[in-house]
Amino acid sequence: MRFYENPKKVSENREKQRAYYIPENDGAYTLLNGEWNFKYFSRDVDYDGKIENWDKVKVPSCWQTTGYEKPNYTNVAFQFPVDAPYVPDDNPLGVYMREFEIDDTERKHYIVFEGVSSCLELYINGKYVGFSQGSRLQAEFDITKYVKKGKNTVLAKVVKWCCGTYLEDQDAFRCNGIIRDVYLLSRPVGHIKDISVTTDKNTVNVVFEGKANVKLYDSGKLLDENDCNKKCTFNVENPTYWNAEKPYLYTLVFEYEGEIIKIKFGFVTIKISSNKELIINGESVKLKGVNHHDTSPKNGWYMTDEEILTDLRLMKKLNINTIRTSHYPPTPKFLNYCDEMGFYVVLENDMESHGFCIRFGHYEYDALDKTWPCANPDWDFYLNERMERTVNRDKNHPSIFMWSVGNESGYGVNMRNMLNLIRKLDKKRLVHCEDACRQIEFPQEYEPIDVFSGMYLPIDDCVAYAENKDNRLPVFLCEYSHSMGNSPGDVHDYVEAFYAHKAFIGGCIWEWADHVAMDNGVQKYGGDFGDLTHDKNFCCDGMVFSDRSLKAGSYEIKTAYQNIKTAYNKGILSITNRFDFTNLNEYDFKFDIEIDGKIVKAFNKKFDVKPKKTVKFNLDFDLPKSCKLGAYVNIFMYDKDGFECAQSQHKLEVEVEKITAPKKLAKLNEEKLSITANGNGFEYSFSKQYGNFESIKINGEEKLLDVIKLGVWHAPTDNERKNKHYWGGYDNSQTGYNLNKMFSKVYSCEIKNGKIVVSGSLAGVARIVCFRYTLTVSIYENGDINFDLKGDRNPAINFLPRLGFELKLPENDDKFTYFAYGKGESYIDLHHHARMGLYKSCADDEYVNYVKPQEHGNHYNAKMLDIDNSFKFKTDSSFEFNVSHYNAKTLEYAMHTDELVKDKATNVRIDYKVSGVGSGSCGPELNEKYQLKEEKIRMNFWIIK
Ligand code: IPT
Repeated sequence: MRFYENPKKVSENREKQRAYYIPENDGAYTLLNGEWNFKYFSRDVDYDGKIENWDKVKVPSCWQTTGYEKPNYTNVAFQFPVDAPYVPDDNPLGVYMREFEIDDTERKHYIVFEGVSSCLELYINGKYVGFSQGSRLQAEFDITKYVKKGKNTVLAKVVKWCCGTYLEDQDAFRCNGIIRDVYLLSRPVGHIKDISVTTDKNTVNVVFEGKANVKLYDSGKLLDENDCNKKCTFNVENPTYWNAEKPYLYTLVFEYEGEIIKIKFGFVTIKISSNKELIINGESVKLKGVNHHDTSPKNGWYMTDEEILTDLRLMKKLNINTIRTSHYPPTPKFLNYCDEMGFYVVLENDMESHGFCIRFGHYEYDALDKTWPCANPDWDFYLNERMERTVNRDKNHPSIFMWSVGNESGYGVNMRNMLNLIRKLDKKRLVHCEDACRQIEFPQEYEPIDVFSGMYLPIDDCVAYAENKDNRLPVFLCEYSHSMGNSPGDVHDYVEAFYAHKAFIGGCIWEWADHVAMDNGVQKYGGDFGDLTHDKNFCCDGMVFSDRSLKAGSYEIKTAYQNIKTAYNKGILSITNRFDFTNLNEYDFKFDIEIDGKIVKAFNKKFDVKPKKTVKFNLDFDLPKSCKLGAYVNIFMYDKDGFECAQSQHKLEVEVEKITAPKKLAKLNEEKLSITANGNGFEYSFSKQYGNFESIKINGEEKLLDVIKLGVWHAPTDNERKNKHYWGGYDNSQTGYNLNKMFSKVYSCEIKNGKIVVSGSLAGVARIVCFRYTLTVSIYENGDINFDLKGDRNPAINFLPRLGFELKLPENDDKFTYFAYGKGESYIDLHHHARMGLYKSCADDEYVNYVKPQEHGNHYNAKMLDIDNSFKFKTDSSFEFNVSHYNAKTLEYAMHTDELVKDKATNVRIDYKVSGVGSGSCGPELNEKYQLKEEKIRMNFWIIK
């Protein structure tokens, strides 16, 4: 056994974990980030203690982003055989070395590593100091006796794998190296060690190791001062409580022999009420959260302060109030920012051993098997050690309201021991363990947990659990709404369910940002680097793109999470305040009345509305009797900086004028293979062979590059990854409905009562008919065309991706105006971020740069689409449309964006319906109400010349 393969001894000479702080007096802190000497060995055994030609690397960094190793993304699978606690004999090693100065040998000197993957062996001036495991946990070493005045050297040996790697099987690119800050602390002899700050009503309890003068400040104002030995208490009259909306912090300043340590803390109370609500400071709170991984397209696991702040600022803008630090503690600074900016944090231990699930070559959650670390007695010590380090590092953060023992690690007695350990260390915060809820063999209700935690559970199951009076626990979804690619389509429904059910306290979307590895400007993922095992693009599942730019799904989440809920009924608008601690009088409201895309009235208002209360007011506007496209009221909420925090729209009761059909039909000429019609400025030819127009000439100009087709296929979205194999033909000749390999059959095409009537069907190769229809096409004297489609969907197929007409227009006929949900893409289940209105766009602007190309750019609930210099589509009901320079096949088969080749055409889809996007790649199947599932299909629209 190598020394790093022993789960019973995972450190040597490391300091006992204390609360995180950095002394602030001059000279106390020396950051060692920056250029280090570095040497990479593909086998640790090849290092003989001598290195002559050092490379230079920046620390912190990862071997995989500095070119020493190729990026490897794997989700569940370990990178090596499952033979715990052993790791491969050929274990890569990185040796890091640099110099540092010490100018005072009368003091105590420490070196702190905030994160080293997978583990660290430390040498100072050539002498072994100790070692430490735990990639995202802090390792502090007392190096006083190893240093000398003047120049010193630090050398860190970092191996790729150790037994701890079995506990760090998180779903992400696997990275190694010194991944977080490294610094020296110079401290007075006899300095303070651990500090713990808790509050109880008006009292602040301070417990610490050592002696100090302790001052308590409120916004720079000294409240009290004490000379303390090991502990002291302070009283604060009427303290201002901390919450995520108004994060209020007090400061304790500890002074000992010139050393100054500041601890910011907050007053906050957390409990679950008897009706299973989450109560923070006496208010029932809903958790509108997200899972945050440390991921940077540039630096891998290392996130700079600026990158962290970018994430947190953006989360605030997207109305997120909760973060689960999936699946490990972040760098401590992250939590300082959470305290200051206001987030409720679920702080997760660095613990995941998901890979045991697939050790037999299939996925099986047999986590009661003793070989899993969660149940194996050999691992009990190590699991508890990790948990203790986590809680002790972060216990003073007011933002943390719940501890989590880890993720996807099974539930055995070792996990229960971790839960009990948290209970012992922290009596105030809640405790989370999703695995405890997963194992039905355990009476989960009696386990030491505070929430019933699930992943990706359907809304109905959550509601049933929450409403069952026999259940002790509220429901918290530690993961939901898998935001992979074009999605999520279900977040709005989940959030409404949180608000409708007291014991459904919220959840965290999976996940914050796409993980990618950049390769010559192209975003790459699993399988792109000759990986032994990988999970393709399953890491590209962020609610924001890897560069933190936003997609429609980001705005959909922002809207679902917004802090107002509006309604409209007969002239009366109501606005409900969904904040828990904020009056709406801190915001400005603007209202637009928009008729046929024109704003006919706009006004601003302010409201005094307490949390959870509703205000109603009369719109006070004389609506016209009718309009041409639609009348709406738009509502916008702005913060004091003018940033739009919330928006919504309601339809007004104004009748929309119906399209009047021209009086006379055009004369049709029937030939062997076609039916033609000519008139003033138009010449049409309808193919009897294919049952649709093959030529539409307007003023002598051909507007079709191909015959118009009926189709049901689109390039599958990431969230259709399971359905895609059911719908399409991919793997072999015997599975899938082959909807992507479609035949169109025309049984008859004839003229009846001056109209063209087609009877036809669609079917995938080697499969039954999926859609049988009659299409009646009326061509009018002025050139206007009406399409009337009546059809039957074959119920043997669960539902269809879409159904509608596909047109190929000339390449430059790609600019258009539309009246539908815009701007930006919208789907039946992803349109709350968008508003009905009149918009202009073009095919290129409709393109969305998803990491794996896929269906995108749809517009839901369209009433009109007017292509510049071409024709206009209109309807009295609604259709969905899509305009793109890419065809479905190109998008379907391209694995990366650089493989996309534009068509020399503009592809236009006019659809009866497009199924919703959902979040089914990991979540439940698309909700039936968003599926194109109806058996009787009727669609009517016009092409107006
Ligand atoms: C779940 C994991 O907890 C998370 O880390 C991530 O892998 C996510 O799914 C998928 O992107 S595990 C899943 C098998 C439910």
